[in-house]
Amino acid sequence: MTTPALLPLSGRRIPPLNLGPPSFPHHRATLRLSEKFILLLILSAFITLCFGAFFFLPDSSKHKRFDLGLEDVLIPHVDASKGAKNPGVFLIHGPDEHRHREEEERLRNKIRADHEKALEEAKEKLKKSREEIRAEIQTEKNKVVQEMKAKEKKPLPPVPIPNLIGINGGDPEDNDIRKKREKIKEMMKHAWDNYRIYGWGHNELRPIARKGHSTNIFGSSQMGATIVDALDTLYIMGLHDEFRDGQKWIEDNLDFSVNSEVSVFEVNIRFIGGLLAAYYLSGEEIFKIKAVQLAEKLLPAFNTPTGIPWAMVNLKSGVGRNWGWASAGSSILAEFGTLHMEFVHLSYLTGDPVYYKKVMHIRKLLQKMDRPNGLYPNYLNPRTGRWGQYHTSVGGLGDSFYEYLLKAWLMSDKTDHEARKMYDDAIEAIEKHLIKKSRGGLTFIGEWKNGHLEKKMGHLACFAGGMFALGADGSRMDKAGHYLELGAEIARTCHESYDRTALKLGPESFKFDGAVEAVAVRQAEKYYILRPEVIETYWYLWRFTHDPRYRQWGWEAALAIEKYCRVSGGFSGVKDVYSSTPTHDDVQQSFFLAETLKYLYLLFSSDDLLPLDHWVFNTEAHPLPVLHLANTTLSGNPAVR
Ligand code: DMJ
Repeated sequence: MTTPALLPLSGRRIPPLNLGPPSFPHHRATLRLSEKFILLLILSAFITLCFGAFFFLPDSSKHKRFDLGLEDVLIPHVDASKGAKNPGVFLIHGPDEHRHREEEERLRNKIRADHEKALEEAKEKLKKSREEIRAEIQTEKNKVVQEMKAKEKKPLPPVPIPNLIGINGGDPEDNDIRKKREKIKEMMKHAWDNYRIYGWGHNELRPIARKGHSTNIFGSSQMGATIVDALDTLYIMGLHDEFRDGQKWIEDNLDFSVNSEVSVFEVNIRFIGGLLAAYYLSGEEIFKIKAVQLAEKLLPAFNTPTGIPWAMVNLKSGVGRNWGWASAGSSILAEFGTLHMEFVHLSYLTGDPVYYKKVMHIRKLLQKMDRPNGLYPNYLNPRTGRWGQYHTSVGGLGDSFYEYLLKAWLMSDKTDHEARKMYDDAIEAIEKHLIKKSRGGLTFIGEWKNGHLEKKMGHLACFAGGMFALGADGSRMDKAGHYLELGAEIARTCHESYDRTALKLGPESFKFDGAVEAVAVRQAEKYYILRPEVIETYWYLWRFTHDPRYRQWGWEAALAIEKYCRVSGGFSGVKDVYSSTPTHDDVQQSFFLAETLKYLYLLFSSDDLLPLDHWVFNTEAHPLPVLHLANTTLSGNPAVR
């Protein structure tokens, strides 16, 4: 634990004292006096400031208002000024005026008393010797540590564990398929072992430089993202020694009290999702405890005027903000819209409704908003509750929002009809405005920008083939066949994007423009960073159709990864999939172990491993069990817990 700059002493904060090595003796008395003088000076300045602030500054909380007609879903401090013509002006008369004066007087007295007390305490403190102060600080520190430990140890309420079916096995009968599955497991070992040797505890690995790596989504933290992301893949592959090794690191090292600004979305899908899946698979309490500790750290991100969370939050201070590049200071649809699965599980496991309420609040707010052409724009300003730029995509910035609507329904044992309806509505609009067929007959999903369709599809959007297949059952007007077919068409298009390259690996995004079909045009779009989405779609299509082409396509991708991305220190992305002599980007992404290798392994396993009617995969491929909540409430009904 790091030492706070200002330590609470007797329930109050004092400025930091110089506790460094003692000065030369003949200087000591002089320094003591000046320290006292400075301290008193700071205190009196502070008191003057507080009085000034109290009397002269406007009460801004009364002036805030929002014009969304969403008062019922906004946080309670919002005062819509109850019919006043000018919402900025507050006139108080009669008995109210008297009450107001009394209240002001009471507050003034309280502040005066508080400050006198603080001054007394500070004077007392200054009478003490350096050693006494040091001892007091140490006592306070110990107290804080003890309190934190006690909190960590506090057992979470027991809840009925859902049916955990098919958490291991999946041995395929066919010998050839079994060998392929073994090969994927060997690739996982290679990725993990090298991370274990060269990157242990870092977020990711640089397999060529053979050292740790991190990106801005994890801030300056060293939270072992690869360990947490990989745990469930290790588990289902039967790599139990490696799993235990990861668990030990988490027990001993994973600490979220770090002064680091992280992405709320990434930390949710990789860490909370990864920890929850590891908990359900192994039954080890530590994973649940860590998931809850982390979730508590994310909650301050929701303290915005609308309740739409910031994209980033500092885990220590709780201060949030948005990405500088996002349109009009907006939060991102795919980020604030991809919390539902994990947060519902958190409420289920803790009995604390706070998580459930946060995500349901987001949903309700989105439901009330107008959508241009029925499409959800990717940008939403958390201060005003207004959409930013009208840009809609099923790829980056939008993707997993749609995925989580469908999966919220599946995870609720198909009882969350509201989520299913939102998914159906959204998909209908997407099909109408974004999905087209190329001249060569390839179905693609374009991007909608300010009333114009850009005929470009991202690698990320390829996940939608699997999503359409997964959502086919239960679709409106029994269009199951149609959606399964649509999923298969997207899978074919994405396969083409791989097949039309030199390395047989897909580019980051590809165009449909005249003669150009499923090919990247700009140099900056030609890279492959070990992404899973195309293989994810093959796997879902395989589960629903058992068409052997999906295993064949998956195997092609696995061989290409092995041939062009494998290096002696792990696996690396490549910078240009159209160049037959690949240049490596020297990053082994944590999602390669969490998703790409997991989906490949499942593709060559039998269907009884993690069956889809019992498990729902979060967007980082972490399996969470279906919750049969028919007789349960998520508000922590004591009768159930
Ligand atoms: C993963 O972290 C998740 O799948 C996320 O939803 C988007 N993409 C990356 C991998 O490409």
